[in-house]
Amino acid sequence: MAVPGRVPPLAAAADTMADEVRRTLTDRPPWLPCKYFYDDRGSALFERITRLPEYYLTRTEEALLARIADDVIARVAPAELVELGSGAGRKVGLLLDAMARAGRRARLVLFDINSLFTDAAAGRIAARFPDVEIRGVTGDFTRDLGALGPGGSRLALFLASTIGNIHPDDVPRFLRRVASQLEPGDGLLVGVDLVKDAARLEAAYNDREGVTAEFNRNILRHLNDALGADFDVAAWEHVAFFDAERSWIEMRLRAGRDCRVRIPAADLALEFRAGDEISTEISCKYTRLSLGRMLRGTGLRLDRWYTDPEQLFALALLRREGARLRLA
Ligand code: AVJ
Repeated sequence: MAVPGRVPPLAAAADTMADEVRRTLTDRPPWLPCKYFYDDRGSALFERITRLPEYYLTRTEEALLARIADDVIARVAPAELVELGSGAGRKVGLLLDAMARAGRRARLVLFDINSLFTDAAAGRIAARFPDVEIRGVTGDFTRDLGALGPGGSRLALFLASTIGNIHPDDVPRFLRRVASQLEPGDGLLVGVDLVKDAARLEAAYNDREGVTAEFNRNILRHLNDALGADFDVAAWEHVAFFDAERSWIEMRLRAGRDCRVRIPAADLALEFRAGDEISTEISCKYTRLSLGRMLRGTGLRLDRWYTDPEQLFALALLRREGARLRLA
């Protein structure tokens, strides 16, 4: 079963966007890797999503992080913060503040798919924290983690429920790869959206203003711009629903009428019938128990589980175990 969010096999490291899109759109059912939401327009739309009244995730995580930052820094005592999928880089500032309060010098690595994000965030952070040594790495964190290089005393950050966009079957392997970039005792702070009432979850992905719908459709615009595709973007309807059995929100685009699409750069000509769907994202919702199950065999253990009073969102502090790790 092919769904978005799968970690590409290691051999796919050299895949281009055109290769990937050819593979996923000819899969049955067709899908697109959700990282392709984040061209410049999509990144700006995502920023708007984070401020929507229905999208509780960002503000809940930020408030929680502000509350626990000192505790996390005291436990891990890091010299380097590595933010995977750094986005706008707002939250890492809360941890840099905590490091400053603890009198710790900090290095910072920002790792994101869009260099616009890492550059803008690096600029903002440099202005606020002139003593922090900042490095930006552009890449796909499901396969380019090796670009991080050697570390030591690291606290990696994988916030915003981005882990939810990875297929659960692939999460342990992903975590093992992150663990391989950590030394025993190093930390990985993971932002986890929690299982809750379906109506609340679905509202967060079907906002009244329609920003999420625009964000979803923008993936087709990105294909038009980057690969010369000719999707009639307005013909595709936004669909988002909670699949309780799989415990994930799935987003799809549904063709409002029959359409033919050509994607010259991917050497593709596709036909969709009205009602056909392209799956664009899964966003998995966890519990403490279901996240704990993902840790088996990864070399990571759960050190602390922090949540907000309403139990909407959790920050899981994982620690690299002491024993040396063998990678498959
Ligand atoms: C923050 C990237 C994990 O899955 O909730 C927001 C992306 N998709 N609205 C999420 C997203 C639809 C988001 N991530």
